Amino acid sequence: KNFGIDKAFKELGLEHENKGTSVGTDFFANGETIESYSPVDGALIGKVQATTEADYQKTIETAHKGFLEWRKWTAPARGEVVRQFNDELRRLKEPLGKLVSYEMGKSYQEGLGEVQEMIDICDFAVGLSRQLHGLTMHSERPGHRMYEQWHPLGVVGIISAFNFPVAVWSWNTALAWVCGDACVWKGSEKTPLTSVACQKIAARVFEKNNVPAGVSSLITGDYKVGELMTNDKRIPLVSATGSIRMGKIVAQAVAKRLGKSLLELGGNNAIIVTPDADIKNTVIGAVFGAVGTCGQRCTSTRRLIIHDSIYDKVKNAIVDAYKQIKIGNPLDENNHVGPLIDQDAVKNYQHALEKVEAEGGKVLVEGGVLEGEGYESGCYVKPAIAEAENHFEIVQHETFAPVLYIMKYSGDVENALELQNGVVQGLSSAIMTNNLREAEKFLSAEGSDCGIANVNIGTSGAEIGGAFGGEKETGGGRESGSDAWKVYMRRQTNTINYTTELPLAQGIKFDL
Ligand code: UN1
Repeated sequence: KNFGIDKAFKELGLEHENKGTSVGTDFFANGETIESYSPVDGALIGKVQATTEADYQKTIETAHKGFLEWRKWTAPARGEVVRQFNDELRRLKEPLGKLVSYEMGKSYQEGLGEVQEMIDICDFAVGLSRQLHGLTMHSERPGHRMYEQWHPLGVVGIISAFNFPVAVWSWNTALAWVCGDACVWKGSEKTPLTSVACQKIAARVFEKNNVPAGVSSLITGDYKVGELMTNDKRIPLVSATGSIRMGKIVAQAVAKRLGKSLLELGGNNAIIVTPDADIKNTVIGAVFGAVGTCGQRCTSTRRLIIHDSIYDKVKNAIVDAYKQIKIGNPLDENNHVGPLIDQDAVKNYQHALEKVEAEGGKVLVEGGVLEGEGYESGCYVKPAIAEAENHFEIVQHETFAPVLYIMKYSGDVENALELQNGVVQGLSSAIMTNNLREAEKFLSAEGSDCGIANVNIGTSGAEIGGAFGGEKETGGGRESGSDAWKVYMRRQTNTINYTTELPLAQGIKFDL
C-alpha cells in the first residue's frame, strides 16, 4: 500500500530512529533530532540525530587518520573497493531509488535514474583508478628527467543538496576515494535518511575490505555543521552544491584559510528555439526540462527563447503538452510530476508567480497548489508557464520550482544568445536547430557562456562522463567525468638529476 517503502527501509538497514554521524560502520550522534517528513504524503518517515561539535571533531580526527593509511593503498586497490561498493548499489538500486523518491519527492523513475548515475560514476572511477595520469616533460637541463605525479589530497568535505540527495555525493566520493582521499559528507537536512542509507552501504563494503575507518564519514545537521567544515584547516577541499547564496558563504570561508572549494551552484538555464527547430523534440526537451523533478534540478529549464516566426506555434504546442501532465504520488509510475520538497518551496513558487505578474508578465498556464485526496502534504503544485521579459527581476533569479518563462527573439541567433547569456548564472544551455551555422555559433567562443551547451537536447539530464558545472555565479567548479578528478588530488612536479654535475636552470652560473 505504501509502495514498498517498509521493505526498502529493511533492505537498506534503516531504523525509525537513526544516528546521523558515522566514521565507517560506527554510527553515533548526540545532537538534536531531525525529523524527516515525506513531501509525498506528509508522513513522518523517520528521525536522524544530528552531529554535535564534539561528534564533528571525532569524525574529522578519524577521517584524517584514515586518510594517512588510505593514501598508501595503490589506486587500483582503492578502485577494487569502489567496484564492490558499486555491486551493492546495483543490488540495492530499487530500494534506494524508492527511498530517494519517497524522501525527496521525485518520480520513482527519476529516483532509479539517480541511483543509475551513482552506478555509472563508480564504473568510471574504477577505470580511472588505473589512470590518474600525469605528464612527462622535457627538462632544459642535460641528464635530468622531469615529470608530474598526482597524489592524494586529504580529507574532502562534501556538502550536497536535497534535490540530488545521493548522486552528487557519489560524483564526489567515487572519484575522491580512488584518488586516495577520505570523504566527510554533510547531506541536506531535508533528506537525512538517504544520507544514512548511503553511508551504511559504503561502510559495510569498506569494513569488509579493511579500509581504515573514516574514509567514508557522515555528518548531519544544518548549515552550522557545514560551517565547522568550511572553517577547518584539516579539510583542503570543500565541494559544495546548492544555492548561490550558500556558495558565496562557503567560498569566502574556505578562501580565508586558502583552502580549495569546488562550487556547483544555481542555474538559470535556457533553451533557444530557432526557426529550424524540430518542434516535437523541442516540446519533449522543454517540458521534461521544466517540470521534471518538479523543476528542482539545477539544470531545470527556466527560460525558453523562441524565434518570433515560430513563437505562436511553439507556445501553443507547449501549452498543450502541459495539459497532459499528471501530478501526484511520484511512486505511482503513471504520474509525471511529484511534490515540491516542502512548504518553503511552495511559498517560493507562489511568490514567483505573483512577482512575474506584478512585473508585467502574462501567465499562460495557471499555477496553484493542489488540494484534496492524495495532495494532503500541501506540496503538490501545478507546473506553470508565464510570458516574461528577460530583465524582470524574477526571471533573473533561480526559483526552484516548475515555473517556465517564455520570451521572443527576432533576427539572428546572436539576439537569442544575448538574452540567454544575460543572467548571472552559467550552468546549462541548449539550442534546438537543424541549422549548422546556428548550432556552431551557439557552441563557439561567441556563443553560450555556460559550462554545459547542448544542441538538440534539453538543458537537464547530463551524463556523468562529462565534466559537470558552470561559470559565473554557478561557481566555476566541475564534478563528475572528464578530468574533474584532478581537483581531488595534489599535483607534484618532480625533477631528477642523474648526472655528476649540478647545472642550474635558466643557465645561471653559480661556482663555489
Ligand atoms: C543537480 O541538479 O544538482 O544533469 C544535478 C542533470 C543531472 C544532475 C543534476 N544529471 O540534470
